[in-house]
Amino acid sequence: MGIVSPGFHGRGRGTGVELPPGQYLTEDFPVLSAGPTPRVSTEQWKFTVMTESGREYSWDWRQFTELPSETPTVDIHCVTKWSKLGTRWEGVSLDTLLAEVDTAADYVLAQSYGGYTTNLPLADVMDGQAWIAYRFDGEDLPAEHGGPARLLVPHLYFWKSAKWVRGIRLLDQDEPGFWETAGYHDYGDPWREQRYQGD
Ligand SMILES: Nc1nc2c(c(=O)[nH]1)N[C@H]1C(S)=C(S)[C@@H](COP(=O)(O)O)O[C@H]1N2
Ligand SMILES: [Mo]
Repeated sequence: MGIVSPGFHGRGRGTGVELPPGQYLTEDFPVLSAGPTPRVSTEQWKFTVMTESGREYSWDWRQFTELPSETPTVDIHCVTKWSKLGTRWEGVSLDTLLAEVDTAADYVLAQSYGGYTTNLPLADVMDGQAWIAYRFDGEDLPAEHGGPARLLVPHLYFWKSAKWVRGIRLLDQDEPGFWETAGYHDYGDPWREQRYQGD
């Protein structure tokens, strides 16, 4: 058994939990949106994977929610420095969505209803690292947190977890998204404190 020393650098206060550098713990769930909350009904909702050769694979809400889902419990880290531990989600793994997709791409650009985008290496959304989540804490995902469904990529800063996601584009070349174009880090690893370009 380790000894928990309160105030030890890099640890959440009194929890014995290690946080990424510069982060603090929060119990509530802040809402961070760059614009208005798009209201997308599940009747209108569609998720599309477009490959580098222009081939499209789409799921409507019913097809999507009939896919096998997973219930990850994960820690999330916002670049504005809050971290929330043990968040409980339900969603479809990107492994499931990409299983039948024919691609040799290296990058992903996630695209949201409302126009938000964010880029990631394809490898970072594979192998159990990313989900299209539609439930949070046992409830349907509220619109302000990205419902009907959002990308969830907990090992990167939370801006990579695109809310109101409508699809992903698979790309041969990396293409910066909304915040990455505005000077945020291309990759965004919270453990390496990659907040801004050049970090
Ligand atoms: N479509 C969209 N997705 C988004 C954002 C946004 O403004 N629009 N903000 C990002 C940022 S900076 C963060 S920290 C998280 C916030 O998610 P939350 O509002 O559920 O806490 O969503 C990310 N995904
Ligand atoms: Mo954020």
